Amino acid sequence: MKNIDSNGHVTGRSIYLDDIPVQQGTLFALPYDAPSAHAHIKKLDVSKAAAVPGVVRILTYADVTGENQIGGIIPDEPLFAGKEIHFWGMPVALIIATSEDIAIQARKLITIELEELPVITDPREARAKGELIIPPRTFRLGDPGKVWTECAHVFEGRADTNGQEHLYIETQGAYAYPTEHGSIRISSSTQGPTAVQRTIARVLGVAMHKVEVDVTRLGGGFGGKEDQASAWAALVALAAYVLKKPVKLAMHRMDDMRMTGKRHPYSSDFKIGLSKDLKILAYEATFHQNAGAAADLSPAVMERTLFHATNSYFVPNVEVTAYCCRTHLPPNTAFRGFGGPQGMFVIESAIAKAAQALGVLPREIQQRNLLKEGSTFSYGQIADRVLADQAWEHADKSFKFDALQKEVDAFNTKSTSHVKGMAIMPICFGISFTNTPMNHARALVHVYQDGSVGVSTGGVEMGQGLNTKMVQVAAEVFSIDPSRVKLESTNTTRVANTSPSAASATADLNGKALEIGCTAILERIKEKASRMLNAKPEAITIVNEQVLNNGKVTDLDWKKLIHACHWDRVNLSESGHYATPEIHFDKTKEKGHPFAYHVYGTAAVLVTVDRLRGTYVVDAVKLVHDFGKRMNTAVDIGQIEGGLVQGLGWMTMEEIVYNDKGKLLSNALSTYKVPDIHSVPKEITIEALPTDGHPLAIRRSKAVGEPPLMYGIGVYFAIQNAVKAANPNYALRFDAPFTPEKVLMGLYGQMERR
Ligand code: MTE
Ligand code: LUZ
Ligand code: MOS
Repeated sequence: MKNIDSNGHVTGRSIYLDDIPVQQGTLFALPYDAPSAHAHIKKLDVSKAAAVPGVVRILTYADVTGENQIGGIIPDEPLFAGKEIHFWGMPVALIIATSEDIAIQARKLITIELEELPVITDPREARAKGELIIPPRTFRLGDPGKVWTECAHVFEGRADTNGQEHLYIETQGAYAYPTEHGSIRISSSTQGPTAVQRTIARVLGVAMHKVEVDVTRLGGGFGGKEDQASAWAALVALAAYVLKKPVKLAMHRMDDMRMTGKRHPYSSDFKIGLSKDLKILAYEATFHQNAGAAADLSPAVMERTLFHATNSYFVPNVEVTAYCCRTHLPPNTAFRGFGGPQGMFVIESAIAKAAQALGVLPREIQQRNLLKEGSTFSYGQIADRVLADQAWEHADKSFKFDALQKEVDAFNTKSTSHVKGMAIMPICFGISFTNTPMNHARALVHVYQDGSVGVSTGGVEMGQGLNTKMVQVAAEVFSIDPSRVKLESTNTTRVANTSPSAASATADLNGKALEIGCTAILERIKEKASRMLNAKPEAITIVNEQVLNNGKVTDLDWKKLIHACHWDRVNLSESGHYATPEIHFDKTKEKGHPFAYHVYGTAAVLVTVDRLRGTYVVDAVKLVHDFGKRMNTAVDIGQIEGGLVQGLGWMTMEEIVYNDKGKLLSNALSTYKVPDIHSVPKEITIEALPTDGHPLAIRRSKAVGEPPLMYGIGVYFAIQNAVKAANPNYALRFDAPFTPEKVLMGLYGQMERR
């Protein structure tokens, strides 16, 4: 089935926040943000701005009718700066004007007097100064301390990854209007409608039932709108509530880049111990997570780093510790992979370092240590239905790693202008919110009397194809044509108390709830059919809109049956609720079974580096992925391609730069390079691992949103292997992104020192 949105997207008919027709009298909001990363506010003067004709009001923290607080996990994040500024880009005031242009003009007239305070941008410095958002956490298995002496080889090192700008095509935004009885209705570009509802209720000082949040779709979220859509929605809602007028904000790109948090940069230390036959006996790592100025989702992201610290390997002795370091950057937040990629980069670095020193290919170490059925993860979950070896072996058989390596080596002996590199990247990613209580969802199904179906779930469509999968679920359960099913917008009054659409689990959680809802209706209408046909309810089936009795066609079809049900007062609506079974986690012991299942895969990455320029192209990424029993091939392939390219962008070219005062320098698309069509691998081959899927996955089709991003990590190591081949004196560095500048230094820098 095609993505139900593809037509609308390519013809420009799909509705995003900024496409919602504005109501008469709508005002436009614009945040005025802090021009410093850490300071006391001595004086804020908005008088000149307020005097501009068309400026209706300028709101500050003093105007908040409820609590000036938006922190989700920890209440440490003011909506508006009060007396103190914590990051460059922190909202200080909100200008509300009759037009956007007027608000932009007025913003230039606001002045602020500051007493500057010391700025920390580096997580290690924050740790040294005791600036931790939560106490450090450690996951432990066995005891590395006891086995270092038994290891034939021990290597230590440091590995850093930079942040990543979400660069959703649709920027943050919200549009609120007051309704009766002091209520607010708001459209928000959010992955978390309930988070927006809860935050607005808190900021306004009203009950959640006064706030209705509606989401049609997002032009991308990638984690950036899991938590961080709430601030903008709360600002706009406050303005609408105070002024009793519709108020809209659609952020400008540079404002969005400056004011919002990004993927967490990490700076980490590792120590790895191997036996003579290359078994990893022990692994230690210390992760310094650059959380930014407030907790946001950092504690949860940090937790997933620990969960994925050993990627797809079994290591019998593990001790990994993570620090959630408070700096004066905008609070960093969820980004596809949610801390997992940062953890996986470090162990891949450790393996690369060991391989280099031992004169073996990294893949010899990788393959020898893949997870086995029954292996224990450091967090206590026993690996079952493990596909690490299968994915690796399938990829090796299809793509012939040895032959690929030989081609690379042969090329490198011949070419004087270019050099090739290859790397293998296996992945293992856990599916479920690591915070067990978040793993539930609801769906609301209406079968209308004409046989058409309306479906609401708590899931948000952000380009990942969720709505298409939800249509498929309803159509498959009822056995009706998908054209009969309409996906409604995501709305907190139809489906309440939702977890954000995140953790790649949206289709699983909401799809299972939807299945439950549809199945309940199906049982009732089959019962009615059995009465109409004088048959047993068990004998009734519906196949392709035909009612069958004992497998035999009757003259009853879907439309006739539904019509009859309605006039016989059968309830044609249902709300389904699903909570993932089996999962649990005990944070006091750091042990449990947090994931419903894991997703596996293996990618072979081939690159060509220009020896003179340091530029590179990704020649091919050939991968075998564990889709389970795939329910929508086109959607899932799209997720693999998008995730892969987003991952390689993070690893190679996307370089976020703050100066030491905490000001974002890579603040526009002229200074922040994201993958374009030329950066896309020249060849992407995707093979599905043949399996019968997992029962906890929707229709046995495994979650696919985040895992493929981590194939992109392989590109870093493929480039590194090319640089190694060109420059025998190159000392490995693990410092992503591997920009062409760094590649050039790697090709020649260390040679000069000889
Ligand atoms: N794909 C598109 N096109 N746009 C997005 O914003 N977000 C990613 C992934 N794929 C995203 C995307 C992230 S971060 C997650 S968690 C999942 O989709 C969320 O959707 P799912 O749970 O339905 O996989
Ligand atoms: N969000 C969250 C996530 O709150 N918990 C998670 O475990 C998670 N994992 C991936 C992406 N978002
Ligand atoms: Mo995705 S980082 O869970 O929004």
